[in-house]
Amino acid sequence: MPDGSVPRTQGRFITLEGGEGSGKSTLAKQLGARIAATGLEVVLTREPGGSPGAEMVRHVLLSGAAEPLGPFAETLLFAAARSDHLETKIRPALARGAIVICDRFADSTRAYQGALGGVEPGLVSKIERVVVDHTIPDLTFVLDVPVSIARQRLMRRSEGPDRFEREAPDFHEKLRVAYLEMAERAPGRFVVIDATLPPDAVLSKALEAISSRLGLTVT
Ligand code: Z5A
Repeated sequence: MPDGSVPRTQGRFITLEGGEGSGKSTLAKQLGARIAATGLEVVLTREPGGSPGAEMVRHVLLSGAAEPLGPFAETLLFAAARSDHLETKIRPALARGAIVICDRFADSTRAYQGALGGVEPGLVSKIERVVVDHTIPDLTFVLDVPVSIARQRLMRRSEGPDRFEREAPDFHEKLRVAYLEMAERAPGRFVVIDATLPPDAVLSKALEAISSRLGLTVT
């Protein structure tokens, strides 16, 4: 995706990225509630998943059932899920003028399958261009948090690790670097937030960026 988006809808497309336990879901919910309180339509969604078809693929991916097929096949499955999600949920919402907030999107494929998974980044970009096309996020937050802090947060959760959470700590350090590099390469689209701050401070930083980057003031 290029730096900055192509004007194509009345709505706004905001994505949240970062490692596990960085606080994406927490921020997505808070942002959704604050923006909806202004009277705008908000569509909160996530990847992999977000539409009935894509949620089925989510299960295949996160259970580890697709792991034996290798990272390239997993990339194609993430792309298939994304294509359905875009077609049935994201694009119709943007066309109605909604604010779409998506917990992970195509940058997760760049990071997990491309930078970390060994799928050639040029190939990841080609697939992304076909699937995402002009539906490029207007704003992407990277929630940046040291792996040790994210782990402590996740240890409080009761469910077991998914296929990606089972990776070694070194994987997650590299993931953090991959996201920071992506943000550095495309400063017009990305905003990095220090996610060690308390949730309300993270929310304030995100709202400030939504105001300055998208001209959407949420009081
Ligand atoms: N994946 C991929 O490989 N390729 C792709 O293209 C896509 C995804 C789209 C999806 O996992 C996995 O799929 C993901 C990448 C891969 N795997 N990993 N790892 P998921 O959807 O199940 O989970 P996740 O996206 O990694 O999110 P998460 O683990 O649920 O974490 P989070 O949403 O970032 O954090 P949270 O749930 O908001 O917060 C975690 C805890 O910290 C919780 O107790 C909060 O109350 C607490 N928290 C949150 N914010 C704060 C702050 N600011 N301070 C203190 N405590 C906080």
